[in-house]
Amino acid sequence: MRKEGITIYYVMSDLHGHFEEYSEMLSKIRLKDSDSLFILGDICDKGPAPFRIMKDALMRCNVFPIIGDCDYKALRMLSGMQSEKTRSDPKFRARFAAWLSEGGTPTVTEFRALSEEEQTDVLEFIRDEFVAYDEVSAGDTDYVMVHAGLPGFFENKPLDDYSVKELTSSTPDFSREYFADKRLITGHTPTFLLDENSRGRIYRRNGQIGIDAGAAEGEALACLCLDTGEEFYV
Ligand SMILES: [Mn+2]
Repeated sequence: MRKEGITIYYVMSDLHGHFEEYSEMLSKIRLKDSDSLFILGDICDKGPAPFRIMKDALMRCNVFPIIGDCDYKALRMLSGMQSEKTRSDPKFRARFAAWLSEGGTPTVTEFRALSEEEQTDVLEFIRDEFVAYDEVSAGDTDYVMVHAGLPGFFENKPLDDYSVKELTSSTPDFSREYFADKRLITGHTPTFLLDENSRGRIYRRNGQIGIDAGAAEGEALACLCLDTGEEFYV
């Protein structure tokens, strides 16, 4: 039962431009202004409408994005594209071409259709509002949230000591427990790669929660309510 005025926390990840699924999920969970939604990265690339998702998130004050490797790459590539000097650098051009073939094409197409002001807004949104990690307490449980994983983990290692690259491009070891007193939530690795039986579903093991149910691979978009443990799928 929901109590009025109490913040309910939701988590999803790896939207990869799938605005329709994102929108359907918000209706499904009936996200209220007093609720909070964490998006664990990779709004960008592969799918058609990452900036439509961002523009929606920008208008709300209760969506908290964490950066993913695809968001980070999109920011660097799109910022570079806007600079005459960078744009003409052969090294940049090669990286840009590689990015296009790895899922960047729909991101560039949608970006080019934005007004100059909108382009500035979405790049600033990624640069200023996407954090490297986040932490939250819901119910009586503490959660650590990162896009991909915590490589080189040791107990009491400050989260600030991980580089963005580490946090956004690794896979956690689900055969171990990271925190005795916290749960670790990650996206990035579709759950069917972690366990075939979890295809299209949230994967839980050893105090860890893998939340990328594979929306970009034609599986499902998952959303987890941290307060109730309820799982939603689109
Ligand atoms: Mn990723």
